[in-house]
Amino acid sequence: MSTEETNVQTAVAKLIKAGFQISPETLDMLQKEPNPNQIVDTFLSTNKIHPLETPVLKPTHFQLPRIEPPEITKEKDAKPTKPITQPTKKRQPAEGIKSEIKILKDPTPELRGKGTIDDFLSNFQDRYYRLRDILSQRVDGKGIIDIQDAMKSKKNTTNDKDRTIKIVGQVTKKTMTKSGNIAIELDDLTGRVTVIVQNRDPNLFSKVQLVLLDQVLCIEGAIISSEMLIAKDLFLPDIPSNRRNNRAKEDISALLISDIHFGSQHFLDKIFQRVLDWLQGKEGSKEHIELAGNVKYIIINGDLVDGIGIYPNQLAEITIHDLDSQFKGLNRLLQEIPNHIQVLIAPGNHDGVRLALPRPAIDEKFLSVLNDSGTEVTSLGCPSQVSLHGVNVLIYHGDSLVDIMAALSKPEMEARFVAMREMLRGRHLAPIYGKKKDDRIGTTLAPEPRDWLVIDEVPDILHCGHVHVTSVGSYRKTLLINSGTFQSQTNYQKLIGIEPTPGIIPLVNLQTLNVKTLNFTQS
Ligand code: D5M
Ligand code: FE
Ligand code: ZN
Repeated sequence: MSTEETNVQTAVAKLIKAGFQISPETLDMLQKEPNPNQIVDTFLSTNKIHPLETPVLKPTHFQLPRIEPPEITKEKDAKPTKPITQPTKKRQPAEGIKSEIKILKDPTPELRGKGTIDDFLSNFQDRYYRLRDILSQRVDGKGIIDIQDAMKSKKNTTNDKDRTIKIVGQVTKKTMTKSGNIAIELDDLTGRVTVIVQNRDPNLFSKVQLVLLDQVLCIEGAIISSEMLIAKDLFLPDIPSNRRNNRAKEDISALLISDIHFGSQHFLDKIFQRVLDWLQGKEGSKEHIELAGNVKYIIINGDLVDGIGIYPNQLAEITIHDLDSQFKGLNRLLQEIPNHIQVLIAPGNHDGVRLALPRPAIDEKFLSVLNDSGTEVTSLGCPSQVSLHGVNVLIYHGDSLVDIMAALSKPEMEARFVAMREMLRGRHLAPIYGKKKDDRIGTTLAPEPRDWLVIDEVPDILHCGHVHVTSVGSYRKTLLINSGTFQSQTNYQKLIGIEPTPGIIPLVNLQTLNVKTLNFTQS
């Protein structure tokens, strides 16, 4: 065996030990490289990807340390002969491509704002029936009946097969029984039933552990009393496993960002400026500048500004004290985005629109400075769904990630991925209802007659922000991307133990759906 082969083997062994798998192209790449061990060591020491989020490593994952972060050239130390600085006027490939944005879903025009008892009821019914429809379309979703009918018709039967029924309900309670089983209470408007999931069935037991409060799911079970079932199977609406994702015909890409928090003293202006300079083709390595040339869209997914009075003692940490000036300041920065790039904006919990989900779009008046500069801005509500050159993108700030992660009791890195995956499996962006009294955690949901958080159409990309940590993963061909932040740790985040990863920004090629995470943190 040659030394090169042994080198490659050691390098591959290190990756496998760290929990990764590698694609054939990666193996090929490592075989061609003179020093595969060094590449792997650099990857492992700088890597922010968790094996569960991206188990199979592609060659692009290893380019991370090689792609030079766009260098900042400060006026005083700029070298006139610097070869990597390119003239700004060069025509970018994305300039020649016409934008193709279709808005598939935006709650803005339909939000009513005030919640009556009837609205609560219709919101629940809407969530329930739309998810039940999706469940009924599954091969294993045939024969679903209402809880009331199920319990009435079968309770006197003795034959186990005859006692078996299939129901769909919303989880109103989940508790551990004395014998270590899990009991869930299901409600479907016609009735209520307690379902026991026994721990002696490990497969089913692991499924029930992921079940979230207020989620709508299907249970197949045997009736053992007038209000109790023993579960035989449990499933969520989920997304199809054999789906083909949509791709753009053109070689263009979308830069996903969020959580800029302009106006906060922790907003990292230098890092944000590097992104703007890179987009203008002013700064960066040759390879990096080529990537910028293909950017056709920027999605800004909430928390554009820091807002006012959002978290405890925020006033001590903001540099701009009114919302209007915060937006004006941010607009002035965003004006530097080249005009051929289309900007899509959706609100977060800091942007001066209502806190409860769904949220209407940020008022045009706050974006007028940007609009006037010739940049085309599409201001959308939260959540919204768009098609960019046929690629279906679900844009959601991600408020509920915090409560889903807390409910999952998994290590943080894993929980971040699992929380986004469970949104898709449950076909709902914020399953857990309302902020409980005195509870720090909880997503406020407005009782709109329609439940806008249901995921009707399966996206090719689920884009979230809010947690301030960049992550890239996928589930059944849908990319799960969290676009991180441009804000360093606030005192409040320090208190609750949040370690942000500012300046690590995902760029999605819409033709291949490959994602590169660009590191703008170093100059
Ligand atoms: O959220 C910034 C970070 O703080 C993000 O990781 C979520 C977390 N966060 C925000 N609000 C809460 C509450 N109420 N409990 C726990 N964690 C929270 P941002 O929206 O930028 O303030
Ligand atoms: Fe934020
Ligand atoms: Zn947020």
